[in-house]
Amino acid sequence: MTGAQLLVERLKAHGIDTIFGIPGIHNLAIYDALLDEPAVHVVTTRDERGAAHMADGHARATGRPGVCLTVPGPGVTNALTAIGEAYADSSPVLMLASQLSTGTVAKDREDFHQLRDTEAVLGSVTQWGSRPARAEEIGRAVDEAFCRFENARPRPCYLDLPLDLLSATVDPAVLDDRPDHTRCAPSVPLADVQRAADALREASLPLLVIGGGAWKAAASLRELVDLLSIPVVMTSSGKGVVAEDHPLSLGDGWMVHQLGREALEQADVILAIGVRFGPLTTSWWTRRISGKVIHVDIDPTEIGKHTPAGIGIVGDAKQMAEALLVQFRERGAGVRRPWLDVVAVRDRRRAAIRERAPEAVATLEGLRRVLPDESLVFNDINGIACWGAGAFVCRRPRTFHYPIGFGCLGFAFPAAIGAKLARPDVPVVALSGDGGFLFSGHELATAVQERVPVVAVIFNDHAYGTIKADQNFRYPNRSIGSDLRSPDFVRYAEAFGARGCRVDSVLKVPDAVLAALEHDGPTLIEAPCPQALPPWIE
Ligand SMILES: Cc1ncc(C[n+]2csc(CCOP(=O)(O)OP(=O)(O)O)c2C)c(N)n1
Ligand SMILES: [Mg+2]
Repeated sequence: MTGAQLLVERLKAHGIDTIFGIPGIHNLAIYDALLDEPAVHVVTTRDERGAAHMADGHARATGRPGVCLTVPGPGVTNALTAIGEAYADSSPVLMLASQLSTGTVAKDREDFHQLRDTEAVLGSVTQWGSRPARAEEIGRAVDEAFCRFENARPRPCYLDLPLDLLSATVDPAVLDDRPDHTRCAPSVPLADVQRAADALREASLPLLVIGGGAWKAAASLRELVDLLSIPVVMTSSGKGVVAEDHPLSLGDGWMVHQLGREALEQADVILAIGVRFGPLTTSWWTRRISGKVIHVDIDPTEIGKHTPAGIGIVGDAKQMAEALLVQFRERGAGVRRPWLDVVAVRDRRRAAIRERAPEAVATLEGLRRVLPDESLVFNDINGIACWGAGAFVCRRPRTFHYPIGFGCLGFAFPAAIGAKLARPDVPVVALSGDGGFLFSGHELATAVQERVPVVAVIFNDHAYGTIKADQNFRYPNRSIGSDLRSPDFVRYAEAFGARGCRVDSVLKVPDAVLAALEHDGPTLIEAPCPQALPPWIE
């Protein structure tokens, strides 16, 4: 077999059924191997950034790693932005970057597609990567990446695969060479669990803060919330780990206008699981957190990074939540009635958002009414999505995605395509502005080619509106660079062979989405929208 066939075999062994990418002379051996592999669906995108966002969306929808495939040089740099988003949001994407042949890659001779230092370029947006020196090593390199996805913070990995190794012959016996890669995540020491449980028992004003790293622990955390009667606030990525309309849920506490921060400042003991205390959760680190923080994270570098941890525990969120449950079931919870009128805080918060951005709240509330709980919503950065997020009540983890870490425009639509390919059984909707959509709108071609019934909503204010509003706020009457002359989006969609429609008010978006869910291909819905000050300005 060839190195490329070994690669495909190993990916398949790890459960990979879809690869997003673009062919070129350096990776044709991989495409050829994929031709003989009906179990792996090959999706050809319109640029490598789209491929990487789709792999990210696929990963978010399944909880398993997504894979993208590029040529060296421009393929790698095109994908970089999307890999950067996956890195910032801890989404497991495996990037297969093909490479010049082993003999030439080290020679800086400006060869075709040569990127001077692929390792350095990809190193800034991945947790790990490898360039195998022999074709036989390809299988082990794949195993190593999957081991890291499983046992470490699930950030992207890359394999830089030289052209000659992909077509080199390897002995099929290497397929049996499956070293024990079942290294485990560091297990949580019992003494730490007991210390955390004691601190929670002694707390008068305990608070649970849940981040994106805790989604696999959802079942145990829900039980813990009920057992301890502990109020819970979630970050944007943790949204829905506990149902946001649970009587103890303060909802997602991100962005300055959201009142969850009061709880963060008042609590005397904070159990933070899979949270990085990032800028949106902490209003750019201005919250005065004085309670004792029990910080649990798989990534040791996160503990105490921004907020000093009274008790720092490196470990898996699910394991920790289960271990805490054992403690409280055995020795009693000790924590009594909730100290906070959670529902009143939640209502005040909703009223505050509604006052600032009534259309955004009405739109997202309407979408929640028409979309079943298991639907997947992918957001770009835009006024309606930023403001409306707090009004979209999630009852399941990982159903509302936002490019929270890197903040890149152009994420929502391709990520939604990748997600819908993974989950044809659930509605998948992308919410973009007129500016952000065109960063990757050409992937409509991919959606049409693959017949993906994804719904793209475009909120059109003919501007990079949130930035324009920010600009007007900081530099009154000195607007520059933020107005847009948008295309006719309906005709744009139709030019790709997709269905396009326009509604005359954002309030009609939910009904238009509901109708689009019946369509068997992609639908683009354009809606006019007002400009509002972005939520990062109080
Ligand atoms: C790749 C990238 N470039 C620039 C920005 C800065 N930025 C943030 S929001 C925004 C405006 C987005 O405009 P649009 O998608 O139309 O949404 P609107 O704000 O108008 O609702 C811009 C330019 C960004 N987040 N990402
Ligand atoms: Mg706009």
